[in-house]
Amino acid sequence: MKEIRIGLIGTPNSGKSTIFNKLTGTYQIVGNWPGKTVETVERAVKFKDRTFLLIDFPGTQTLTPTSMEEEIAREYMIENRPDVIIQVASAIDLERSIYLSLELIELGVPIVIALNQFDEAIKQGFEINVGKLSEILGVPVIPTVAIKGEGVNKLVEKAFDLAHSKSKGNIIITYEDIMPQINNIMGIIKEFLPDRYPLEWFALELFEEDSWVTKRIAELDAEKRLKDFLEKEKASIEKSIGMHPSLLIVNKRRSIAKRIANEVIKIKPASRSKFIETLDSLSTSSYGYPLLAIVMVTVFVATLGLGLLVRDMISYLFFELSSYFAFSLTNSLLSAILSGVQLSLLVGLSFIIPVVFLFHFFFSLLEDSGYLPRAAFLIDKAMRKIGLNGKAFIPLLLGYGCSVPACVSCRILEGDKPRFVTAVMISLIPCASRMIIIYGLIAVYIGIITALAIYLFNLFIVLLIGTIVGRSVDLRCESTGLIMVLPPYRVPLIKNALRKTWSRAKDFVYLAMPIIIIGTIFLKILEIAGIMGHLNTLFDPLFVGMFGLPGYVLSFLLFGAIRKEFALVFLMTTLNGNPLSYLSPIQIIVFTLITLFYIPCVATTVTLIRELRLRKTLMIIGINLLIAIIIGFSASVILPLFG
Ligand SMILES: Nc1nc2c(ncn2[C@@H]2O[C@H](COP(=O)(O)OP(=O)(O)OP(=O)(O)O)[C@@H](O)[C@H]2O)c(=O)[nH]1
Ligand SMILES: [Mg+2]
Repeated sequence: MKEIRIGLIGTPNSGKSTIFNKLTGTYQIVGNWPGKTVETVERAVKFKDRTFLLIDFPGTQTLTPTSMEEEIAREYMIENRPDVIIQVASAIDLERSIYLSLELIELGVPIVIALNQFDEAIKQGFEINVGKLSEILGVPVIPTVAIKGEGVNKLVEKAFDLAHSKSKGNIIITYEDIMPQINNIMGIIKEFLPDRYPLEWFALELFEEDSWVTKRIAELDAEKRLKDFLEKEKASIEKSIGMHPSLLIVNKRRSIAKRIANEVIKIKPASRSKFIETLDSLSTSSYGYPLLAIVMVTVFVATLGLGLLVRDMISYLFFELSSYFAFSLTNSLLSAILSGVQLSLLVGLSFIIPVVFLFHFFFSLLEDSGYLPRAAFLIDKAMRKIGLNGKAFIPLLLGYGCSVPACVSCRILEGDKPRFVTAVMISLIPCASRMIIIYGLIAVYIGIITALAIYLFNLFIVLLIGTIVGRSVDLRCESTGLIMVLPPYRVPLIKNALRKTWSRAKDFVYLAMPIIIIGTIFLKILEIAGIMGHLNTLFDPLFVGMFGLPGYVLSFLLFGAIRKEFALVFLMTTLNGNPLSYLSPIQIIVFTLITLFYIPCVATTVTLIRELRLRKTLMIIGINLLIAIIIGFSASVILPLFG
């Protein structure tokens, strides 16, 4: 028997990935802000005595998309149509979900609705007549609380039933004003449209001017019969009704969705906690700006402060242990390898691991609280000055963790130019790896205040470059309004935060640590062979002249291009864990500044090429290099003046 394919579709932040994780036992990023999942993900699921394929979709408001992740969802839906759709609707934002249900029913796929976040709806005082909703739409509706797994099994059982019965929703929307035109178009495209495509839906989408459908039809319509005819039909509608057909279609669906929502929802005034209410109004008013600054600085200082504490503990343990196991080797190669392993373990465990885990943990808590979209809302005005909208804040915030998912999440932005400008900003943002460098070089050897100053300076550069690039590509024309539903504040679940921390930080353990150990041994061997010395003196004139730095920092920068934190690691291991006896504080600051800006790491570069193509990636690398040279040079000239 063919494996059944079940798709999870729904509005952003409705809980699709939570259900996906519950059923598959894997981990897709879950958090309390819209736009996390930006690619479809498939996993086989064993359910009782059967298996099926489950597909997690990016959030989508509509099947006529406006942004890239919605396009991905829609194209997959049409070309790879699942046997059944579980539409994950948010019970606290039902009207929007009903709009999508109507579209899915029009598309003709069997759907079962998960009325998710039902607990939240009850808490907020919504009373939803589930039976009536199911009756009106003609599809099964099951209340669920995905975080607790409530209703999830029932959902799958219903989906199985539907896959076999193939029964579809029974609400039919008639667009009476334009029915003749729709029929005419259907008559034409029927001739060449493959059977797997739903005929009426294609006709509707042509009137809605969906770019993918229009392109697909143009490819299929070899004799170009449709184009002029469609334009004429659209013009005739506009003339007789005074409205573009796409608007007419959307309005019709909206009014039906509204009517249904009104019929099934009763709202009882619920008593919201005073604290949450105050927090909510505070975080989106003008007091929100200082609050945002406090939140960001707190995450930074907490990560670095606790990181220093953990580092002290680990170093202490390490030295105790290594003196316990101390033995001397006469073979210089073996002792180089041994000291390489020791040093790299020490640096990895005391500099990288604590900061990465702490930062991601704090960030996950923040993410799950529901604060981030409010920050996006707040920052919308500032973003508009650049020509971006608040939505760009989401990829930028992700950039605090790692530039790679941040670049991918640029898909939630509408238009190539905003995506480019945001990617430029992401390439400069102090990600976790840069945070490690600021921590490891500045907080540890110079002081936490200087670390904070460099961090703020980095943010200033991000905004400055964003503004310059934004102005020069003239974004204004493409900036659209911010449409984002603010999720409710929630108490973050520690379990989710820990899981997310692990999923984001595990690369540092599995990928970075082995490279650090091997790289350090390699450098130690080069050092013994005397090759390092030659290489370094070769670059001395350039680096001393430009930045007042010794030429050997070049090798750290080369490693840093692989992963940013490697620049710190190999500096530490080469300088025997004691940079202050080789470099002055000013040199350390200059080196840190250059490392922060000079180039996106390999993984980011690969992602940029995939998302923005080579030309734009090269432009971004060029911008990074230029900034690093200017800042490095200026710092090496200006800082000595202040002593
Ligand atoms: N209270 C409550 N919270 C839920 C429920 N289901 C999910 N959540 C929370 O809702 C938020 C969004 O969940 P996700 O699973 O990430 O949502 P998604 O639909 O995959 O979101 P996108 O991928 O961004 O479209 C998270 O904070 C979840 O913990 C639920 O039934 N009740
Ligand atoms: Mg998701």
